[in-house]
Amino acid sequence: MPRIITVAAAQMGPLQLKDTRAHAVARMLRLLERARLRGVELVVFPELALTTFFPRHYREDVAEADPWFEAAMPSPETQPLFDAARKYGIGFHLGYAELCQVADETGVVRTRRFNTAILVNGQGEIVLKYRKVHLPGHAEYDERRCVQHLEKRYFEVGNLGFPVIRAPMGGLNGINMGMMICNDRRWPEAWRVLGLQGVELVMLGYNTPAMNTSNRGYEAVHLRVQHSHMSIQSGAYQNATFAVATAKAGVEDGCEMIGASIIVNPQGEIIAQATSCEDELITADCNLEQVQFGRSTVFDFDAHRRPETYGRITAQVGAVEPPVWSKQADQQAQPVLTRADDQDKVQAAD
Ligand code: CDV
Repeated sequence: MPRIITVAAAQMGPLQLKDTRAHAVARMLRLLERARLRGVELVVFPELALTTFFPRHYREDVAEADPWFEAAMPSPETQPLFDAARKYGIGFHLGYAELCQVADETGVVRTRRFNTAILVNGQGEIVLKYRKVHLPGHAEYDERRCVQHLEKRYFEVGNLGFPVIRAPMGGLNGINMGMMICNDRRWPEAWRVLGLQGVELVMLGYNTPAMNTSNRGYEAVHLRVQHSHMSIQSGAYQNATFAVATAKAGVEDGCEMIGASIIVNPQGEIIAQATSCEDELITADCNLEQVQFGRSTVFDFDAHRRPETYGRITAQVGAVEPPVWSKQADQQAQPVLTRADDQDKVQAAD
């Protein structure tokens, strides 16, 4: 029995420093309206969709960046998105900078800033929140860089893990939905944590410069797109899930960003792709039954995963150099079994 949901990636062209929330929301409302005309049930907007990608701008005092943050969601400026969701019965995913008063790990309630995404259903209710875990860039002004990337200055590491929720969406009674944000997509661990919760649809927004802005070497634009696509396609394939990945694209504050938003199926195939660097809606019908093939064969986790050998994944952050081979050390080590030895051993065991 097919379980089909029609989804869209609502790619956005650039938002300049001067652009207001009202400007951004008006463009998003137009994308929602186009989505409605095309029978879409769930729309995915980009990371930090309400403002320019402000981590490229240095502010001495972090609080000076607060006008780029949302202290309430919805707010009077973003309420029209929630109203449109309810009016059209369309869900949406929205990335924004979140300013909140919440307890930290020591229990102290204080002002905190996160790079956040929410999932809103067709009744205008927030059903899931995620705060970005993998924050790229740096915390202090870096004069070597051609463009600053100050996510580590303005945001704390997300404290919600990688949650997945099963909730009704569109015409379906329940879909397992999860989120990540931009740089998270490059980390297979993030995908696997979602995969281990049976995710069927991953939503993510991104702001990816078309050049490597750290000024430490050249990376061609086509490779920047390829690395983004490779990460999303392999994440979707290896966890047998659909993925909707939506860019903010074009030249924003003088910095060119890749577009190339995509929708990917559980085989890792791109089933829709944006072709502009502007506001653009791409759509796909996703039959969620297709997740069953991967997860009952190659990626049947119950049958094939070997967590007892994955300890390094959580025990270690950076790479640890391997031991250096030497003939002497090798002779003292466990003898490597030749094929004949193997057969002897098997026979002995029999
Ligand atoms: N917003 C991002 O997380 N951008 C990063 C860039 C800096 C590499 C990305 O992974 O696309």
